[in-house]
This record gives sequence, structure tokens and C-alpha cells, in this order.
Amino acid sequence: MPPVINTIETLLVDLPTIRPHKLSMTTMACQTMVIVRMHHSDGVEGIGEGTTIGGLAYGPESPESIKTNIDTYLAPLLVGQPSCNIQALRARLNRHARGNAIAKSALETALLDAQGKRLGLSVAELLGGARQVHLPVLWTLASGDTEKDIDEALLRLEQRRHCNFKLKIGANPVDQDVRHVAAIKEALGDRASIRVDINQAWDEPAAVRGIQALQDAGIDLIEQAISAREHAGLIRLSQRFNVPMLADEAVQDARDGFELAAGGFSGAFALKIAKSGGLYGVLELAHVAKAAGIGLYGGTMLEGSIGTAASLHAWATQDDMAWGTEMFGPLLLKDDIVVEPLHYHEFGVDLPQGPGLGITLDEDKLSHYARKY
Ligand code: MUC
Ligand code: MG
Repeated sequence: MPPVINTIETLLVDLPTIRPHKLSMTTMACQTMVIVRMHHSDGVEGIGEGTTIGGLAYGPESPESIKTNIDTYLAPLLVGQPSCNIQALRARLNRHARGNAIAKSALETALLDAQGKRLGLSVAELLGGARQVHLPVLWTLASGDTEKDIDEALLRLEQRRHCNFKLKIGANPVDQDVRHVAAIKEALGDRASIRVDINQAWDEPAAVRGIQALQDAGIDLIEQAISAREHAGLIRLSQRFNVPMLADEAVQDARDGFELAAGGFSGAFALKIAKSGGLYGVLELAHVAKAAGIGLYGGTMLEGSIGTAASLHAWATQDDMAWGTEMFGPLLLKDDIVVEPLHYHEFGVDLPQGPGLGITLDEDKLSHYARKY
């Protein structure tokens, strides 16, 4: 008898961050993950994670909506279905439920984890095989204080933890943000690549002014300076400046990627399993980017270890991520809910080994941090 999906459980898990993480639209002191536990009739359990940033500050799904929509609408579409045809299950979810990319990503991750455990293969192997097993990881400086950010960067360099840094800006006036970034670049010099993420905070005239100054200061990459919906503006910025643009919120899936590429965008795309509804969707976007000569970047929604591991299995199948990855989510959290944390060293992280995601839940930690109401 082929296995079927028996039950799908969702848990809201709140983990505090090691310091306040300041973005243009919110400051995070805690990260909330939706953890999926999917039980199959052959006794296999698959785990997944759906995570966003700052409640509804980042996008249209909140942790609570992810949980409710899985429990109410998506899980009933899957329970009782054969476990192994993940493409058919993906199509079923997309046919009956619009949007909800993060919820779908959590479910697809759990399906892949279970299938890998069942077959004795890692998720990267299920996706065709790993081209890399140690991936570069940058760190985000977002304490909100220039001197603290410089100290944090120097420590990470000394620990050989990270040598690329992304600065979160856009909450302050443009000139103040530019001074902050230029001071950090000046302090770190050629020892580090400095990039910025504006998270949509500028309009186009502010972006033209800010990006010119950032380019002059030696910044390497400009992430999502203007509104996600301003595709034409983002294309204009990519054509105007030498410093490359990184599209993040503007590029959710292959469809957005195609539209930007066809419109003349150049630069890079931030890939996120959460934006594309899972690992298959994000790899479709990667293929569009490659065909268009657009660079790849392994992006994060500041997921914990499960979502980060799932993303790493997808990125590992690519040999040419021009801008590396930012899969540092677990390092921003004070604690973890897995038995063996991901191994960060030599400016990167190892792809977890073993069947499925290669991750085991720590039941005590999970029940400690799971929301009880
Ligand atoms: C984003 O927009 O890139 C990724 C790193 C970080 O600090 O925030 C996220 C979200
Ligand atoms: Mg971003």
C-alpha cells in the first residue's frame, strides 16, 4: 500500500533574538515560526517551517494566518492523499488555494523531508543532487547603532564567521542612512563586502540620490530600494547605476522574474522558498534568472534551523550563486528547537547531511517555546 498523509499539526513557536533587529518597517525582538509536523501512514514524519518577519510588516501572511490557513484550508486538501507525488500535491494546493506562499512552502518542505527519510536520500538529492556542501553566509548589521554595527562586524570577521555584511537602512532620512553606511564601509575597508537593504522605503527620486551616494562610498549591492510593485522603476535603477540592484520583495516567483528580465532588469534576484511557495517554485525562478543572465542570491525570511536547512538543500543544487547566501537566521536567535544546530564556520555553513532535511526536532525545546494559546 503506498503511504498516505494521515495528520498535519501546526505549532507557533516564539524564539527571542540575540539583539533587536531593526528593519525599515519594524524592529524584531522575537521571531515566530510556524512549525509543521506531517505524519504519514508508513510511520514517517516530515517537518517544515513557514516564517515571515514582523507579523504583517513584511508581507500579506502573518504567523497566525499561516497556521490558520494550513489548519482550515490547506491541510484538508492533503490529508488522505498519497504522500509521494509531491508535484501532484503542489498542483492540488495551487488549484484550490490562491497565494499563501509561505504556508505552501512549509507544507512542501514537510513533504520533501518525509520523502527523503522514506527513500534514504537528502532533500538536495531528491532535487537532483548537491553541487556544493559548504555555502557562504553573510551577516546583517541591524542594531541601529553605527559603532555597535562596526564592533559586531569586526567580531564576525575575527571569528571567521562572516566576511560579507548587509546593512538594513531606510528607517532614517536618506543622508543619515548614507553617513551610517559610509562610516561602516570606511571602518571595514577591503576586508568586507558591504551591501544595503532598504526594504522598499524610498521613492524613486530618493533612491536615485541615495544610490548615487552609496555607489560613491563603495557599496557592492543595493537591495529593494523602492516599492515591490514598482517593477518599471527598479528596471530604470538597474540600468542607471553601475552598482547592481538586488530584487527581493519585487520578485516572488518565476513569473515576476520573467517580467523583470523581459523588461530589461539586470543585477540579481533574492531567492526565498517562502516567497515562491517552496523549493520547486524557487528553483523555477532560479532557472529564469540564469537564462536571463541575472545573478542568484540565497535569501532568508530569518527562518530558524528547519526553514534554513530546507533553503540550503535548494541552494546546494546550484553551482553558481553569484552573491552567496544570507542563511544566518538561526544565529540571530537565542536558542534553537533542533537537536543538532547547523554548523557555521569559515564564513559559511555546511549543508546538513542525512535523509530528508537532516534535522531532528528537540521535543523539550519545542514544547518549551511553542505557544500554548
Ligand atoms: C530581507 O528583506 O532581506 C533578510 C536578512 C535580514 O536581516 O532581513 C531579511 C529580510
Ligand atoms: Mg531584503
